[in-house]
Amino acid sequence: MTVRQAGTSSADDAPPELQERFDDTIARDQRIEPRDWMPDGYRKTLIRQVAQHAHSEIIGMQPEGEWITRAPSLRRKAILFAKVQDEAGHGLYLYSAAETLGADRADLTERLLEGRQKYSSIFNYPTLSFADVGVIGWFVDGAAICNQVPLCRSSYGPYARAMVRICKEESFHQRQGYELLMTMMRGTDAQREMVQDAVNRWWWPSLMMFGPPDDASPNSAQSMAWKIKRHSNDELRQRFVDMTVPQAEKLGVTLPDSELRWNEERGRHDFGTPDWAELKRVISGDGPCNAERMERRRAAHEEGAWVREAAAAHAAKQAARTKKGAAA
Ligand code: FAQ
Repeated sequence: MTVRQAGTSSADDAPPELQERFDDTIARDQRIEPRDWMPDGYRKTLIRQVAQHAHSEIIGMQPEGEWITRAPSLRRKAILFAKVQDEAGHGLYLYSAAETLGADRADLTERLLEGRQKYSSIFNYPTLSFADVGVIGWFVDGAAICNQVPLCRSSYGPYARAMVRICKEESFHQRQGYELLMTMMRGTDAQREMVQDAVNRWWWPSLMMFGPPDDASPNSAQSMAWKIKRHSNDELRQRFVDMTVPQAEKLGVTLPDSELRWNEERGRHDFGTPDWAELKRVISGDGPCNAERMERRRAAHEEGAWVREAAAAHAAKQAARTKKGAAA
């Protein structure tokens, strides 16, 4: 992977004034831009996180995408189509942000397909009913908002700017999910049961989206010192719980956690411990749908080869024409 650029050197061989300027930019809460010098580790961490995020958006199209042909009305189909398309767009902004760091998109895709780069654990769970579409909007987009709004202040300019638009779209996604569930809750007993069942299945995996607990998160301390991450995994998980509990009450569903209660002293909710062994299993490829998601991604990549070839041939023709025009 092309990660070393003109503006990079390892901390050991960097001229001290470059390191000082970088540290000062971070300390003053200003942005690092692609042309700026940055330490190797900063660049590598960003490529890792941004690529994982991009892959998540693209793989994340699959669980809901499965329901496009089975949406119960034209309106729901149009909404779902638009949401899944937005996710493709988010993936593309993020791959572009990774390219500003010197990464190559084709190489990142290859790394995903070979299992050398990760994507979010949450997309390895099945969508068993249409209520899952609503719960993904409510929980998964809700969790994505908690996690990503602070990333709009991330220290790397192109990533932070991509996040601004992504977050605007994610908040529509969350609201459409909640509105879908509200509609189902006003429906029949069977529909209310579908919603509760989906809530039961997605609650714990949604808490796991925030990553391992702080004391088992190897990247957090350095990423927070560099202001790539603004809050720890546990802090964001807590914010998500505090935000979601009143929404669940209003909706009329029960969150499947017997330890969930308001803690007057902390002014926050106490809640149970996610099954961290399950998170590890899912991240390492052994979740309920990992194999299926990767197989579908691989097939889409292979079936799209002719489009990439045609686009490259067209770009080459355009470039040759421009060159000829300039020479004439
Ligand atoms: N799944 O040291 P930490 C979305 C990995 S987009 C898989 O805590 P870090 C939109 C982690 O990479 C959802 N892997 O790591 C949507 C690291 O791996 P490595 C994606 C996970 O980076 C909605 C190792 O474990 N969002 O939902 C997970 O400081 C609806 C140790 O962890 C983002 O990517 C996990 N859940 O913190 C689309 C947001 N958690 O490479 C469709 C940006 C951890 O060291 C439908 N990313 N790992 O071996 C972040 O904020 C951070 O990267 C974290 C992880 C918080 C995910």
